[in-house]
Amino acid sequence: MKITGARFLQSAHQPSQYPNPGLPEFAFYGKSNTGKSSLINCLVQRKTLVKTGGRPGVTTEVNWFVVNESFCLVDLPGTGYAKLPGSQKASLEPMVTEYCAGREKLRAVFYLMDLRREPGDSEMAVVEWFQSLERPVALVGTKADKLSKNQLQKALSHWSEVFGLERDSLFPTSSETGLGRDALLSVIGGLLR
Ligand SMILES: Nc1nc2c(ncn2[C@@H]2O[C@H](COP(=O)(O)OP(=O)(O)O)[C@@H](O)[C@H]2O)c(=O)[nH]1
Ligand SMILES: [Mg+2]
Repeated sequence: MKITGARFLQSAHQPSQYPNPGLPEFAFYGKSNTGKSSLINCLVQRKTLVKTGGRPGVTTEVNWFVVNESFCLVDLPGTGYAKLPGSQKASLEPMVTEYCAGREKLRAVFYLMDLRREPGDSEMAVVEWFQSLERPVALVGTKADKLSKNQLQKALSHWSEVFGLERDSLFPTSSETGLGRDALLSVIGGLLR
């Protein structure tokens, strides 16, 4: 898929602010600092469309970006909010769960995990929850550039075992090198057809 345009559409702090552009949506979810915003920038080949590398856990809004005037990429607030005050913490997860469960135009969720991290119970629970929604979920491993080829293969085999998924439903990516970009864009292209 060729990217011909990408623009910011809207930020929302609560469901009543969600826009309704009427386009299919693809959401990016994962712990803060896993590389969600960087990956969106990488996919649309724009260095600064989405702000990256802020203080972990401070992105508390959902952000919509329109690509090629034909679909939206949606940057969801990350989990792992140790630095947020309690009341704000409590309002985050429901926003994500409500979006993912109820959004009619949502075509697929990309669940991002840092390839250097060992997946734990919370990651398993997230994947199971997405599967229970019966929405297509792609597991995306980020920051592959930080691993040697050997370490990358090991991590992918391990994830495949832990999550009980085929290797071809795991997508290693790097926003630095562009690894995985074409693969993710063809997943999106396939679901748009
Ligand atoms: N080496 C490397 N660093 C990355 C990659 N993706 C993101 N980062 C860095 O990880 C940090 C968090 O990235 P960001 O996109 O803001 O994560 P988010 O919180 O999930 O949106 C930033 O400092 C990025 O530069 C990647 O593929 N490779
Ligand atoms: Mg971000």
